Amino acid sequence: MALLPIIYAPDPRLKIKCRPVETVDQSVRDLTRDMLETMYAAPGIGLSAPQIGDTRRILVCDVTREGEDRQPIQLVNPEIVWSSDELYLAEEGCLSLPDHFAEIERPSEVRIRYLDQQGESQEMSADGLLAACVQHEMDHLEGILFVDYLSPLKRNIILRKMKKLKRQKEAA
Ligand code: GNR
Ligand code: NI
Repeated sequence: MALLPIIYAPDPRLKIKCRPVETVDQSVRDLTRDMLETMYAAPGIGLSAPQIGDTRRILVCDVTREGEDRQPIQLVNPEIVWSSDELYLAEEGCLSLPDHFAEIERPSEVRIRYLDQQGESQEMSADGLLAACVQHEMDHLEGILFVDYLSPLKRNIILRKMKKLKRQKEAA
């Protein structure tokens, strides 16, 4: 088990389009387990491979609240096969943009095809916060951050603050 360092924006590694996993082997299972551990420790409700410096199409999430039984979701090569016309507005945050939040509108319900940890093709439906989270993670696999949906003005304010934060961390 290992906690993996999370990459902060702006960083070219967060702008890469990730590549599909060819075989769900032990290295994929190990990475997925470490990603879940890192997500719970952060804490966050989702985490994608590029945020920890891996370029494979892998994401994890768990939107259960503290105190509830955990319901970890682990998706390899996820694809949206259907999305609702109805939209849902969620206040989104991102572990790669700590302390920044914005309301983002996305389809309220999605159906996703993915490979499970045995490499079997599966489908799942998600709505509400889980749907928002899975779509947020799938955006990461395309190199897209939630700030990319904001106006250039708002995006640049956030990214400038992030650059300043990173400079302070480097100096410390
Ligand atoms: O912890 C997170 N919270 C969150 C809230 C609303 C919509 C999406 C998310 S995902 C985020 C963790 C993260 O950065 N995943 O990439
Ligand atoms: Ni994120």
